[in-house]
Amino acid sequence: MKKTLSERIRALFSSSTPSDETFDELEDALIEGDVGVRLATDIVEQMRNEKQPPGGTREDIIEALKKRLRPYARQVEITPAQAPDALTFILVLGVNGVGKTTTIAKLVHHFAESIGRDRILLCAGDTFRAAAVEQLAIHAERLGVRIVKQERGADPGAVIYDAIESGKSRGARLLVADTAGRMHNKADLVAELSKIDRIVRSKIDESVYHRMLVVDATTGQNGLRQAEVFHEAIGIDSIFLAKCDSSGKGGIALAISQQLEIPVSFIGTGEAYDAIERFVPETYLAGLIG
Ligand SMILES: Nc1nc2c(ncn2[C@@H]2O[C@H](COP(=O)(O)OP(=O)(O)OP(=O)(O)O)[C@@H](O)[C@H]2O)c(=O)[nH]1
Ligand SMILES: [Mg+2]
Repeated sequence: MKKTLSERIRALFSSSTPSDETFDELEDALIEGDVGVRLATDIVEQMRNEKQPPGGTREDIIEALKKRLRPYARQVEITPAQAPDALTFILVLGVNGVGKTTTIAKLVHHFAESIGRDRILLCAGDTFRAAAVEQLAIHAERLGVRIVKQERGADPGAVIYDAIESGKSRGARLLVADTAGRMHNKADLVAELSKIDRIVRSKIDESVYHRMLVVDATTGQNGLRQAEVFHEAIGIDSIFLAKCDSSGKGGIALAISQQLEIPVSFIGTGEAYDAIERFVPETYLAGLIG
């Protein structure tokens, strides 16, 4: 099996004094770990140029590296608004198969205890893919939460509009909406998302409106490109980094943060409903770097 980034770094700095080559290899390892070429080059350059080379023990070097990466491990906490009459809206976005629908179920599980299942509402905004509505409806039933849905092929903006109306009239505190993951045509995506965004903004205050992009931690630099497209189309408030259990990767969150300044809210660590954790920068860096 391929070595993880942290294994590679540990192996690299096992000898006493790191050479120029060691730093070249560190740069390669970081790039292959998806932290992005620019960030990898900058960080390694800084470490190379330090007057006092980090020297010392391997742990010192690893700590120095983590310290330099820390500003890019941006975090944001997303919670339903405290005001009992405020409806918090999470729009879940992302390309095909990244884990959007599963993520929605996990978010429900995560917030159910603090705000109550009866105050959570789902919206089947993916009206495009066959069986997408049913898939979300099954989660809603299992989790014991209400869902607003229409037929496949319905206008997603209309379903979302209905869901917001329904949530407000029934006193829901959290509305989470699924969306279709197609991205084959950027102009279409921008048009569709802009329309949804206009509808949401007309009904939901910006302070309780979260556009959450699900990124598969194992997809490499593709994740950065996805973030760029969605950020340009609708403006992304946070990343849900899914499939963090699947490999030693996940460095893509640093690349997205460095390029687009988007923070991470949660990570997904498996397929089960409880496989969700708040993003903790120190824990994340420890997992990535060692
Ligand atoms: N190991 C692992 N698998 C995950 C995680 N999140 C989602 N999955 C799996 O990824 C696959 C796709 O998940 P979905 O939730 O259907 O993804 P989606 O983005 O809604 O897909 P589309 O609706 O087809 O665009 C499923 O097999 C999920 O069980 C995770 O954190 N870890
Ligand atoms: Mg889906």
